[in-house]
Amino acid sequence: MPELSDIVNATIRVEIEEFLDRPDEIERNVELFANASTAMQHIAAALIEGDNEEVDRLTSQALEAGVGALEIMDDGLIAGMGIVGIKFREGFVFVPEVLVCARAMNAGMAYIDPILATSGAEPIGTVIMGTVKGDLHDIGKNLCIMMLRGGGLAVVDLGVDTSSEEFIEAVREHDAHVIGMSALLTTTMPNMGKTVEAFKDVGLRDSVRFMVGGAPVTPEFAEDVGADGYGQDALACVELAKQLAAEVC
Ligand code: B12
Repeated sequence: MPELSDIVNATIRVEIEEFLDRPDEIERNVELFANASTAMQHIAAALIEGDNEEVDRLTSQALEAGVGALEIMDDGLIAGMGIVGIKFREGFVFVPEVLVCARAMNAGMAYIDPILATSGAEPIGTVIMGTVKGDLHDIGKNLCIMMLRGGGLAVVDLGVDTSSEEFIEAVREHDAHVIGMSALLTTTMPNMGKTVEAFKDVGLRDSVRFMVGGAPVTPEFAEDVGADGYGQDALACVELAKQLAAEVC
């Protein structure tokens, strides 16, 4: 069982010690960072500190050293953002600080995105992705989009605060059959169901497949709102999109 002292980066050790309280979260993060390389720990620490220039520099350095894009994304960027998320939830940091960290995350993702996108093959389907109406969270959706493109799917990104009408319009315009909806707020999750209903109203429900995700979304909720699948992370999103595309394309 890894221990806090197994984590090389001092900033990460202090962050876990000072800001994490729940035993399950402490255990998960100690294990995650103790198993991550020192370079990945430094990337996560720079992200937590909101230092976008350092994240930029360290990401580029890691890629040059031969570290894989997925490892940097999972063990550096997403791992760092996980700590920021907990600090935000517990009231240690507020919206402006989180935005600074999100900007640092984007500095790293700017390198990862083109690498994951270069599969070169003919797209196996088109996915319409958007964060639902009223919701401005897009970090997770953007990660899914990168992975979908890397997985050989064409993606139309509708951005955030996406209405049912915008989803419908995009499906018609791009002749797409798979829709991915993201929600991070319990107050906006019901808009996933409203979008499914709106597709029924215009007679398009049977020709498309819906996948849903986002931290508060569960498989049970997905079923309740009439979605065709739930994915808990970007990898699951790609598997699901391929499966759903095969059903309808
Ligand atoms: C970053 C962040 C912000 C940023 C967003 C910046 C941006 N450009 O996205 C800012 C500061 C703007 C923000 C604002 C707010 N936020 Co906020 N935010 C977060 C935070 C810290 C991290 C979210 C994140 O990016 N996670 C990292 C990504 C990688 O994970 P993810 O989104 O879950 O995505 C993964 C999976 O879920 C999945 N996935 C995601 N989408 C999809 C879609 C499909 C189809 C599939 C298959 C899979 C999938 O794959 C992704 C990759 O693995 C969370 C805390 C948390 N732990 O989630 C709070 C959190 C979501 N926010 C919260 C709140 C309350 C707010 C505000 C209301 C705060 C306020 N008072 O203003 C506003 C709302 C603004 C709005 N209208 O949307 C709450 C929500 C509580 C609730 N139960 O509803 C949270 C949970 C924090 C908390 N515990 O209090 N936030």
